Amino acid sequence: MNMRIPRSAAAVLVAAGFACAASAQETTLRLVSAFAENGIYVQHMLPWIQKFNAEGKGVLQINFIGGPKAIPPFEAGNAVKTGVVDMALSTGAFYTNVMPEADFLKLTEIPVAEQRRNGAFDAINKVWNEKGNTQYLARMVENQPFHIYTNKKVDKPDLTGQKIRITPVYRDFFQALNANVITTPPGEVYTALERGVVDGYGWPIGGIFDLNWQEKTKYRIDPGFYDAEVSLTMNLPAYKKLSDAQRNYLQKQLLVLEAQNTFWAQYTTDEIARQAKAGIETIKFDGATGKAFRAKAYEVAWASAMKQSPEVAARFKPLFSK
Ligand code: 173
Repeated sequence: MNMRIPRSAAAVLVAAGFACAASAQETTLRLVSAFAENGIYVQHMLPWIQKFNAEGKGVLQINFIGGPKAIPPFEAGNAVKTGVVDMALSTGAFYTNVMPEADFLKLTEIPVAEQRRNGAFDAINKVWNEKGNTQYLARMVENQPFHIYTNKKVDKPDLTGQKIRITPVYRDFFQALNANVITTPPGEVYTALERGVVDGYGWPIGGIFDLNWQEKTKYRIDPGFYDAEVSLTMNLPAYKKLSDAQRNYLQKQLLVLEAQNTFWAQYTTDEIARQAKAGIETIKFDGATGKAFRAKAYEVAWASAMKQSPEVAARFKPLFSK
């Protein structure tokens, strides 16, 4: 009897060992979002994850952990860097605490498909690998210019006397327009508007309804500037640990996700109409004024980039520009 126990225990261990070897072929990646779960970015991503998991059985799975309730938006980048999570849906402005270059991605003026062709994507990854311990996987949002939304009317590009909510995306430009700026994550914008802590905020053309900001917004200033960058990133060691089959599967699905970026042009049209219907008035800088406004946005941002990281900014600029 005594001999049988270890023998059967050994059998169990061997069986368990085989089970492990079999399941080791499937890896599950933990993903967080720096953006709200009910917001357009996560809502756009969820069907993709569903398909990813359905087609990736036995190979690779994504476990969506959650949004800002699971992780503070400005911490998601560090969580990827340190491997606390495997993947994040975030934007560079939220992880300048990992590397200042993260915020430069707003300055791309060409589609991500072209960034993959012209070497921009590889140039980004070289920096993301080295400085962020991060693999830049895919850009999920394109064609979403940023705008100034405010409750104080202006008749020229001057925000003197206005308190505007920002992230690093807008800081240099809005300060150049004489605004007083206050950095907050998106989750604090509604309350800041409600309490009059801010007069307005920066945000892309789409998504202001997701957190009900239309209730506290009188004007949108046109034209927009830059291009909102929302991307999937991954902890570099976790990426390197994938088998070839897993990495190929991931890559295939990332390109599928990017191919769906045609969505954003129509979304822009719809959101502009929805804002008008909600009573948000447009303040439009036309002609030369509008042109100068946009040009200033890029000039100020590239000058800031050159100051923060001269070599990288110089490498990125020709690859990002039209
Ligand atoms: O305004 C923001 O919070 C911001 O920086 C951003 C970046 C990309 C998409 C949406 C918002």
